[in-house]
Amino acid sequence: MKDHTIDYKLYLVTNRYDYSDDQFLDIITTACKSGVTLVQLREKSVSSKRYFELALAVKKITDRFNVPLIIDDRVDICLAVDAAGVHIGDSDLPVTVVRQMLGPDKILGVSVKSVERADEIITQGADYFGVGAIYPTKTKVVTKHTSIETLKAIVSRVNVPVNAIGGIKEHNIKTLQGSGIAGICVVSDIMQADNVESKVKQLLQAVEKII
Ligand code: TZP
Ligand code: MG
Repeated sequence: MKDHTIDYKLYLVTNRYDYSDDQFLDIITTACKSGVTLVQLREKSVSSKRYFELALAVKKITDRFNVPLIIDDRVDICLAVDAAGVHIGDSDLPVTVVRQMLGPDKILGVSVKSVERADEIITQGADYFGVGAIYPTKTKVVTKHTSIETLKAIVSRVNVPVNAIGGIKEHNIKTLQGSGIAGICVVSDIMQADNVESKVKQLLQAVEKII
């Protein structure tokens, strides 16, 4: 059954950088222990076997801390490990198709970069939108800049939670005040933090002040 109590406040989106699997899983463990509310395993160009194995390993951790796990791009991997849901973007399968494949009970997140796109897909079964990149990012991603004005316009038009993504760091969270977001998605500020525990706690404090 779909968990309707998903907390979008601090959504960790992973990146493996040059970490070993143990280092990568340790970061996710610490992040979950320290308070991230949602985790997305985001893998590009790995084999299905490898994606599946990583997803199983990450799910073991997220389950321990009762944090829902979302899988980037891949419905099959989500179903194979019984993750909470899938996140898709413009180059993935259509929203309606993914919703049909997932059934009603899994979470479906969609990347949205414009009001027009939000309007187009709003009735197609997404549970939340990720909007950005709000700020420049060094994380490898095909994206474009989305202004805070566009973010606000999207929030005001849709009735699903909206998260900001892209270059979101402790120091710029306050610029999102009043935008109406449900939370923030963070990759590098957590995955590359010197101290993941204190980073997560500080991000949580900062985001709690503005939502
Ligand atoms: N989608 C839009 S920006 C982005 C994604 C996956 C990357 C965000 O990474 P960071 O390190 O938090 O800027
Ligand atoms: Mg994608």
